[in-house]
Amino acid sequence: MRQTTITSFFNNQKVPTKKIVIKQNIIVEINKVKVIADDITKLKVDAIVNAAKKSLLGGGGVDGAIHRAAGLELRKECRTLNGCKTGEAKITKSYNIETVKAIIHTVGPIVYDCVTEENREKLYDCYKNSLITAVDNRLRSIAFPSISTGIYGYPKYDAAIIATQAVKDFLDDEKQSKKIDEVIFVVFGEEDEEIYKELIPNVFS
Ligand code: AR6
Repeated sequence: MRQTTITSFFNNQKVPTKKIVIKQNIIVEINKVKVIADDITKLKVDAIVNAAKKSLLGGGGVDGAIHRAAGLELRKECRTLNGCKTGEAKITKSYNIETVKAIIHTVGPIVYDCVTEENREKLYDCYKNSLITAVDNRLRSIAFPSISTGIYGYPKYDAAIIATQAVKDFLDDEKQSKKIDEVIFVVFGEEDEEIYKELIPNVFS
């Protein structure tokens, strides 16, 4: 929890007027990795990742929340990007989301009947390519939603295993790891909260 004191100036005197408390619902924290239960658009972090669709023109779920919070300028920039393939990542400004420097848009795989090897590879690539994009743009902290686990139907536990493995592999690479200070898994709902609470200590301790 961070505390910020806003001050105003009256007769040249610095008078504390209001205290803002920024609450971060940290569920687990191990070294550079955190699990936070929150709306991703409310975080203070260099980059947030959007679970987008191939057109990058907005949709429901976390994509809808990010586009609503960022405003119409985001959609305008997205139109210039020529879409995004599954597993790849593209970057935009963050517009009205002022606590964030950039938005990294990635497209997760759609799971139809059951998870295929290709689904696993593409989901892994979403995390890996988003982290590479962050590093390439000197963004040192990054927050991920649980990509593909909503509308795209990826089972939550299976997806969390891939997500945590992809981040671990990245952080295990010393050259890349020194360019990242913080990776946040954003959980939006009790099921993911329980899954990540169990997985993170196993994967990152
Ligand atoms: N903050 C953090 N996580 C969230 C938020 C939020 N504000 N809102 C939802 N989630 P989904 P997908 C979680 O469906 O499965 C869109 O229409 C949610 O609980 O957003 O990759 C796109 O345009 C779930 O755990 O993304 C695509 O067409 C996770 O975010 C399609 O949906 C991902 O759920 C992408 O589907």
